[in-house]
Amino acid sequence: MPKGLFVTLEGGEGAGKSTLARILQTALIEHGREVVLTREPGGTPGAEDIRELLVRGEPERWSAMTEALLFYAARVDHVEKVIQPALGRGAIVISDRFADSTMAYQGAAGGIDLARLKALHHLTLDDFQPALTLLIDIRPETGLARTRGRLGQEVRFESKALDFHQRLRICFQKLAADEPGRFVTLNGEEDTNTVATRALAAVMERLSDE
Ligand code: Z5A
Repeated sequence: MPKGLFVTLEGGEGAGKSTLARILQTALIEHGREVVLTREPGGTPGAEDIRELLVRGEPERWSAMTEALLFYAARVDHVEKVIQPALGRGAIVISDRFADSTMAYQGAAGGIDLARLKALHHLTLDDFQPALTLLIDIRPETGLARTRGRLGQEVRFESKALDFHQRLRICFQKLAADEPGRFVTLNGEEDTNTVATRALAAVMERLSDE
């Protein structure tokens, strides 16, 4: 049986995570692997219910700490019920966002000390982390322009000011620099095919390391 691999996609709004996740899923299934495509917040019925609380409503509806606790409540359910069982049966799990998003959104951009968020992660999930994190780095102006005009109610984070999105980008870049063994940074300004080719190469390299 192949070993499971946990891959996460991170980056700001409109970076192209969901697009890339679908392309990777198709390519890896063609390589004969079971692929579980999932997302945060969400991924289980309970975590999807928590998502509704998080992504709708006024931008200042929750404090950053309340958000962090809600994201972790959803994450623990997701890890226990979907991610760990899939890894246990040898699947590749691709999650559209995971814990690095909490570090960036509630930490650097929301003002919570990263050490407190790391303590929350340790308390709830021990040291469980992805084997590979693909960071799609993009200027906030480019990402927000891609999502502008999108219909729907999940606009709570997108409505935050541009400097919030700039702080996010800097935090993601710093997280990647701090853990070069886990992160691979992709240039999200490149066309979809180029981003996908580079991402697939990174996943295949990680699989061949096993
Ligand atoms: N959040 C948080 O605060 N803390 C946490 O711990 C977690 C999350 C886990 C919901 O996430 C919100 O929760 C999120 C952060 C917060 N903030 N917001 N909003 P989400 O993942 O559901 O929302 P999102 O990041 O905004 O997703 P998104 O806007 O859909 O972005 P995306 O998935 O990265 O992009 P996409 O849908 O693949 O692409 C957007 C458009 O660009 C689409 O028309 C594509 O066809 C196009 N696209 C994609 N790639 C390209 C390239 N390479 N070139 C040109 N055009 C492209």
